[in-house]
Parts: sequence; C-alpha cells; structure tokens
Amino acid sequence: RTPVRSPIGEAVAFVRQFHQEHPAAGDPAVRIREVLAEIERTGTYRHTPAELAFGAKVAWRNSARCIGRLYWRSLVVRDRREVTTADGMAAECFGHLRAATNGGRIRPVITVFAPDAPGLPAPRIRNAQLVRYAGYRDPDGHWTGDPAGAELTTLARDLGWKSGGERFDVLPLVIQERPTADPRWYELPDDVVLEVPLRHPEHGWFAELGLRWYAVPAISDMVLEIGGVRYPAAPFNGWYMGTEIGARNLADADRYDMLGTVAARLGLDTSSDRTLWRDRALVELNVAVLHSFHAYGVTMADHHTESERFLRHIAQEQRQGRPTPADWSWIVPPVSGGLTPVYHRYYDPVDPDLRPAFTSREPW
Ligand code: HEM
Ligand code: NRG
Repeated sequence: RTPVRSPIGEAVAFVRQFHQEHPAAGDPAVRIREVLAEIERTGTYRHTPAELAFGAKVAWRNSARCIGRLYWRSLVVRDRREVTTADGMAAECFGHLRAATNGGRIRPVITVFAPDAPGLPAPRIRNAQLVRYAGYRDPDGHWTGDPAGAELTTLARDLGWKSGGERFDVLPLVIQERPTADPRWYELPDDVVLEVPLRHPEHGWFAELGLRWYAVPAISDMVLEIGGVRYPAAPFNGWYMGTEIGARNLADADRYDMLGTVAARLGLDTSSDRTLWRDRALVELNVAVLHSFHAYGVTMADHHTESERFLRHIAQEQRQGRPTPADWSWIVPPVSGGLTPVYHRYYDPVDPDLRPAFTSREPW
C-alpha cells in the first residue's frame, strides 16, 4: 500500500510520475523546485495544462471500479479552472454535454473547474450526474420517477424549481459557489439532453411502457485528486454499458422496479421464483435497451464486448509494466456474470491511496 503522503509529498510524487511517463518533458527537478516554491508562497500550486490532462487520464486509468478503461488515453479534458461563478459553470456544463453527446457518437469528456485552495473551498455541483431524473414519493409511499434522484429533487424544489411530477423529468443543475451561499438552479436546455425512447425488437407492446433513458452518464459528485490538489467540480462521462440501465436503473426494486410489469406483458408465470420470471424479464429488458440505443444511433456497449475490451486493457497495461487494480464486485456485470471473461479471474489489489484518483466527495 502506498504510504499516506503529505500534500507536498503528493505533489512531488505526481511531478515525478508525469516526467516518468513523459520523457520528453525532461528532468523533473526543475519543475519540482518550482512547485515547492509556489506551495511555500501560496499554500498550493497550479498544474500546467499538460499536467492537468495527464492527471485526469491517470485518475480514470486508476479507477478500480471501471470496466471501461481501455480508452483512458483518449479522454477529452476541458480545462475550465478559471470558471468560478455558478452561471459560468452551468454554461460550461451545457457545453460539456454538447461535446460529449456529439450527435449520439458519445465521446469521453471531463470538464475541470477550479480546485480547492487553502481557506477557499471551490464551488460544487450538487447533482450526482449532470443528467438524472427526478423522483417523487407520495404520502402512501408510492414512487414516481427515480428514487435515486429524490434528494436532489427535494433540494431543487426547495430552491423554487417547478417540477413536472412525471416519471422522467430531467432535474435542473444545482450549483453552489460557497458553503454559505444559496445553491442556484438551472434548467438544462432541451438541445443538450439526448434521450432514447425504449422499444423491443420483437415485442411491439414494449414501447407502450413509455420507458426512456438519457444518452450520457456524466458523474458530477466525485473529487478529482491530482498531486495533492483537489478538484471537487470535475464532471466526467463515457458511454453507457447496457446493463447499467437494463439490469439496475430500470430493474432494481429501489429504482424503476420494472420487472413485474415486463413479466406480466410477457405472459410469464410469476407464481414462483423457480419459474425464473424475473431473470427472463431482465434479459428482455436488456435486449430492449441495447436495441433502442443502437437503433437511435447512440453509443452503448454490451457487457460481452466491454468485458473483452477490459481484458485487452489489462494486457496492454501489463506490457507497459503497470498493474491494473480492479474491484471484481464492480467489474463483473449484474447480468450473466459467468458468461463474461471478467468473471473467471483475479485482479491486482485495489490501493485506496493510489493517486491521481476520483474519490467520493464529503459534504461541506
Ligand atoms: C464506474 C463503464 C468511462 C470513471 C463504471 C461502471 C461502469 C463503467 C459499468 C460501474 C458503474 C456502476 O456499477 O454503477 C464505463 C464505460 C465507459 C466509462 C463503458 C466508456 C468510455 C469512464 C470515464 C471515467 C470513468 C471517462 C472517468 C474519466 C469511472 C469511475 C467509476 C466508474 C470513477 C466508479 C464510480 C463509483 O465509484 O461510483 N464505469 N466507464 N469511467 N467509472 Fe467508468
Ligand atoms: N451506473 C450509473 C453510472 C455510473 C458510471 N458509468 C459509466 N460512466 N458508464 C448509471 O447512471 O447507470 N462513464 O463515465 O461512462
């Protein structure tokens, strides 16, 4: 396990790693002296654009829960460290979604806003993802929408957002400039949110269920940590793997909970668990998700392909002399685990102190 380092230790280790992986950048000693002097003077230091881009890519490469790491080098890094107002950040988040969506050919993108500085916590995006659906619980405990969006729904409504009360209401962005400031909300313009209506290639009735999902999973509640500097507002996205939607978001009992409905329309015998009606409904739901995204021209990976790519990633990293720490319980897909090659092996151990990294954000 990497020894826990001081901010200065983190900075020095990061600059060394940057130079090790960029031999053309020359001797790290010069840059290390510069960084140490800047920390001495200001309590922190500013990454060069090249350091920032490298740090973001390596944070992805180090994400032990992510099966999608083969393309870590191609991450598009939008350096927006100078943007610190809520209005400016909202506009840049819209720009992020446009760049990432790319008409359906999803591109992996990260937008990096200002870092925390000594005595000056950086602004934060309160949403868990840039696009997510609202969730409403009525007094008898019945849910409309996504229960996972309930907390932000309450916050946005308290701030004055007028919700639609429907099943797939896109939540507004909620941005807070300082711990003591009121968060501000921003409705996402229609043209930045691409959504896919779901249908099934064989069952015409499926479309009548009225299900849909958004194209771009853009996580906005993790901290990007590079060389001892923390970037608490650094939303990033890749594309979806179908199971995230078909086997979790629409299937989990505490999310959209659709398996009973799908099984009934399929005419399955739901009188006993032993008929595997849930399993059969789950497969058809996943077929519909993959079919619809493909037919709509939106990038999405299936779990077989993404598993195969991940093993190629491990082999490629091994040739570079690097381990690929991975968390089996997150890497193995939530359906048909044993059908994918990622199930049948062990991985390099996860080191929680490995940096650069995406870490979870503590509340202010
Ligand atoms: C987690 C796939 C791109 C960073 C995951 C998970 C999947 C996945 C399936 C598990 C999610 C879950 O079970 O809820 C992919 C695919 C990508 C991609 C198919 C396509 C390119 C990215 C990018 C980044 C990233 C661009 C960052 C730059 C992460 C992180 C987690 C994660 C940090 C863990 C999230 C957590 O702890 O909640 N990814 N990913 N991924 N991914 Fe990726
Ligand atoms: N399961 C979540 C998203 C988690 C991250 N997945 C990705 N990330 N594909 C969901 O919304 O279903 N990514 O950056 O592409």
